[in-house]
Amino acid sequence: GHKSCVLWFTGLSGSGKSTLANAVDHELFKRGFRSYVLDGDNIRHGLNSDLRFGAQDRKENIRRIGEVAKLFVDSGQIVSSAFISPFVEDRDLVRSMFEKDEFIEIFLKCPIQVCENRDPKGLYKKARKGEIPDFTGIDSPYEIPYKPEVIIETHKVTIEQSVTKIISFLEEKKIL
Ligand code: GGZ
Repeated sequence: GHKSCVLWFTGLSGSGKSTLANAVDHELFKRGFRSYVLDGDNIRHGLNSDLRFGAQDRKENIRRIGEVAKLFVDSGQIVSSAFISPFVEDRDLVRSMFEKDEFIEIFLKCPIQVCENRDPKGLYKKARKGEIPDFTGIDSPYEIPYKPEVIIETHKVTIEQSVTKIISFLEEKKIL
């Protein structure tokens, strides 16, 4: 068996949150653990489709995701959540909903220039032209985590190396 927990990925758009959350999820599945990914595709398009990107809506977005993550943890799963979650206060609110070792904040530390060059959906380009207001890193802040459990510099390591780092952390903490 394993302990249930939340892997809370945070970082800029294009830093690799969904990619890495899904890669970790895949590895956990291969090892026979029960896990699930929460990301924009299944949350922002569904439960939170009434929310946009102003500070209040982002706050509510993260609060609801925290509540959903809690349900998954209660059901015994490892849940990977992949949202920018730009505000320290909102991340700490979610942290406070869990036991000390259940909440693992994973900071995807990647310079905005790199994220902007990747720009897989062309959103930075649009934001620069003023077509997307309140875009994180451009005209909306990203508050860097002060004490994340794990830091991954996604412009310096491969996805495989990142997955290994997270799995090793979980093994060290006796979660797996
Ligand atoms: C930031 C935005 C915005 C604005 C749309 N600012 O790279 P993506 O496309 O796939 O991921 C981003 C996603 C951010 O949603 P989150 O729920 O993760 O944000 S938060 O945690 O702050 O609530 C991006 C897209 O939605 N997107 N408009 N203005 N990202």
